Amino acid sequence: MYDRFSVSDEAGKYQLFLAGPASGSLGDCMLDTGVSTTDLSGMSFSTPDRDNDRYSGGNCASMYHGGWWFNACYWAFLNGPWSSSKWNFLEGAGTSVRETTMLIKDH
Ligand SMILES: [Ca+2]
Repeated sequence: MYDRFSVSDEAGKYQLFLAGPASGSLGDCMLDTGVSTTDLSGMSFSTPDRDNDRYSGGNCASMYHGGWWFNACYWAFLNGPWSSSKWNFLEGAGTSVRETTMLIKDH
């Protein structure tokens, strides 16, 4: 869980903003992962036909078959097909994610 979440408008390419600290038992795979190329806050939304990521070798959304706030490319990707979807710390623990839900709580 992140303390703050917002997404900009279309002109801003639906840029994601997250603020922590992250809480919960799954670890932080989006905001402060410890690997700068996988932190997602500040990233614009990419789709297979809109490469807004920071990966110079291609389009992460095209490579992994789903729209997301890719950096170069991700530790968290909750929009992809089974083969691509990921929450890095779960995978590292040998556990796959069958289903995910993103929720916004109004404070
Ligand atoms: Ca790219």
